[in-house]
Amino acid sequence: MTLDALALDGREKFLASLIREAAVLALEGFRRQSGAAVSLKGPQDYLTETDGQVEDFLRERIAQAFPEDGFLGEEGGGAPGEQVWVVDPIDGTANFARSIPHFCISIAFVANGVVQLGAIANPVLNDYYFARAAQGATLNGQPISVSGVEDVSSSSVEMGWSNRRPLASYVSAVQSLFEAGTNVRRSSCGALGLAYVADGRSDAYAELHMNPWDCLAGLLMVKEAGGVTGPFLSAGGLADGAGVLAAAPGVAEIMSAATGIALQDGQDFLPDTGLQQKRTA
Ligand code: LIP
Repeated sequence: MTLDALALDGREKFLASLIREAAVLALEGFRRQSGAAVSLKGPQDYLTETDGQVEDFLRERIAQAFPEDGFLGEEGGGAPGEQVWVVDPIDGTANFARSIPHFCISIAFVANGVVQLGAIANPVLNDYYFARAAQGATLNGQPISVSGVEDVSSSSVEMGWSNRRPLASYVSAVQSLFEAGTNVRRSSCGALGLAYVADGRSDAYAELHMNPWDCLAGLLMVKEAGGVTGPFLSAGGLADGAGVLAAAPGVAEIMSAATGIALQDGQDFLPDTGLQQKRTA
């Protein structure tokens, strides 16, 4: 099934108001969070009541508005199909759970083999990022672009950590980046880390494995803001997750060399494999 521009316009408008409503819910949850019980889904993998509330809200609203579309959420799962909303209700849950105000909601819409729409909301700062394929990226309605960094010694990048890959490869990538002369940070919210590359606050973001809900919206944003990204959809990331690289052009080669993640040549397309049968845990 191919989606036309009109159908995409409708979803873009819907997404803009949907993420604002979800941000209100997330912020209310954050204010209640202090001292609330937090559970772990696995080692260093937090779950709060708000993750479930926001995801249920998004799942219901999307199903009402576009019953023909699929849904894939971090908490409730779903099918990673060819026309699908991919949702992280709270990215940066470990921060959220400890009352650190660095978290966001991330929503992407995939159709016609590519990521068509991306939205990221930081409810604490009231920051709303949007991107549409081939139409640019904005922050609070203003166009954004990646940094023009040229000198590595003044660059600052983020290296996200995933326990789905060996610690030694993370440590080695961080070491290579420091040796190359950049500052390396880790803020525990991958989607915002990518949004910060798109608006030039950060020069690059990489992580050796990310799930699609954490990164699809941000990858589109970086690309639309003039950045360089690695392959994600074409690497099977919608079904199984994959390594993520997103950078201002001036530090893209250094990021790629340190992480071993290739730079994408051309557009990042969904591979033609039986995605509907698979589910990312
Ligand atoms: C997490 C990210 C974190 C990243 C992890 C994980 P969650 O998502 O925010 O920055 O390093 O791979 O995906 O659990 O907070 O939604």
